[in-house]
Amino acid sequence: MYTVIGTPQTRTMRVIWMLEELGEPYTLDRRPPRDPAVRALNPSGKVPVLVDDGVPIFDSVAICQYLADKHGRMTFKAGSIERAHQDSFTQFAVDEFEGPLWFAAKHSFVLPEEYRVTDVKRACRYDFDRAIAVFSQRLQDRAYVMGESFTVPDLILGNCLAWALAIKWSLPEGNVRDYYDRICSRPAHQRAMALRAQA
Ligand SMILES: N[C@@H](CCC(=O)N[C@@H](CS)C(=O)NCC(=O)O)C(=O)O
Repeated sequence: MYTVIGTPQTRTMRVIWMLEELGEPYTLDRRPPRDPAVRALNPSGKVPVLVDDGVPIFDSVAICQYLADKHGRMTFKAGSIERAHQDSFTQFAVDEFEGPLWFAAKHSFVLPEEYRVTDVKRACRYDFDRAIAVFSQRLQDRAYVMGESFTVPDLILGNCLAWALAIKWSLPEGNVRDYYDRICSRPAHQRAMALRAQA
């Protein structure tokens, strides 16, 4: 049994969604970032933390890839050319989508007020829009980034696109929007969203 620590409004959502995709049982411990119990497990105080057999693991991408490898689902085999392409998409999600999103968030509500540079959000949006154009070219007309199978980078990319929409960074009509809608219609995503809606 896994324990997922963090609130579903944060990147904890990725781990919840991942476990829902895998159909693995877990307990959700809804603690906010920087909670003393989180700090006791992760020195940065950041969520999510996954506790597996008493061992804490942090960083959502590492957690999701660990779960995929462990359960042999939603991933290609390490050392295969497909895995190289899969990991390239995961890295793209983190660098090109999450980077601007997190930077904009930091300058909106995370950093102490005296360090926030409001105008930086314009640059983040510009960067994000350029990334969408590149992603559109990389995705082409495939259902998911690796073809027909839904893999870890799809979950990270889908989560970043949802994050963008939540802060009103719209997506253009076309293959990226269709991809996002396809991901949102997955039953595991909907179960994760229902958990998020609960207090
Ligand atoms: N790379 C980490 C980032 C985690 C992270 O920054 N989480 C945010 C919530 S979404 C947090 O806990 N922030 C608290 C802080 O920055 O002090 C991951 O993907 O899990």
